[in-house]
Amino acid sequence: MKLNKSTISSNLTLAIAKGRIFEEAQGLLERSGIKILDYSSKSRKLTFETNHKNLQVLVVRAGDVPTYVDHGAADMGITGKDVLLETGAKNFYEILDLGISKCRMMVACRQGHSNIGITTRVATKYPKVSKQYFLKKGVQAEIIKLSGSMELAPTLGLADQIVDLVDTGITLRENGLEATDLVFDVSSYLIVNKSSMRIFREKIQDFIRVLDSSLRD
Ligand code: PRT
Ligand code: MG
Repeated sequence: MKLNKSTISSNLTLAIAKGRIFEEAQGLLERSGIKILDYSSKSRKLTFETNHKNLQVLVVRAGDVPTYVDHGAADMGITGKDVLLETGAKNFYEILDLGISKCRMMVACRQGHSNIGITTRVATKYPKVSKQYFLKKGVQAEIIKLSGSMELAPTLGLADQIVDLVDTGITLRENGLEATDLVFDVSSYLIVNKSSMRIFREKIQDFIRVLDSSLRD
């Protein structure tokens, strides 16, 4: 049996997606009486103590949160539903919708070009959810995986449509695109490693209870 953090220490580790999710998660944690110590957005530090001596925070990329939690390198994680639906990782429970960093996963195309036939080329950072979506619609989609700036693809003729996150819609508009369909609503969730949940049930349930009650305030 391999030793990992969960088996050698009773400290809990929470991996939080850096960037916009971190900023909002930090506010939510503070309302729950949990303060992340010595954090500054300019700092290069990636691990932080909190005012609870048994809770440590890691700041990692949104897409890496499920990987840390899946392998038990972090007991818990906070990241977007978009990431959770796209990941192949399964060794965690999705516990709580935190209602933060909300946006929508949408299909978009060039303004005035929404008449798509039964085949389409779709550029996206989310190939799995896009494939499932078009399959359900009975549309044959060729998925083109990009890592960012999907908004360029329709204009340059690389794709007919994109599947991407939309908040205000400004990014789409400024790139001559319009949203046509909702794929799903996105917010950030608390996830918990399955073994950690068993081993640290009481401590984790306390944590969940506290977070949940500040969501209701
Ligand atoms: O930047 P990096 O590559 O390190 O990682 P990242 O881009 O995954 O991180 P970050 O900080 O952008 O956070 C991503 C997570 O935040 C996503 O996984 C979502 O769960 C959540 N989130 C919430 C968003 C948005 N809202 C959002 N609007 N992520 C990205 N956007 C982008 C969107 O991709 C598009 O480019 O904002 C643009 C659209 O915004 P509007 O307001 O112009 O519509
Ligand atoms: Mg980003």
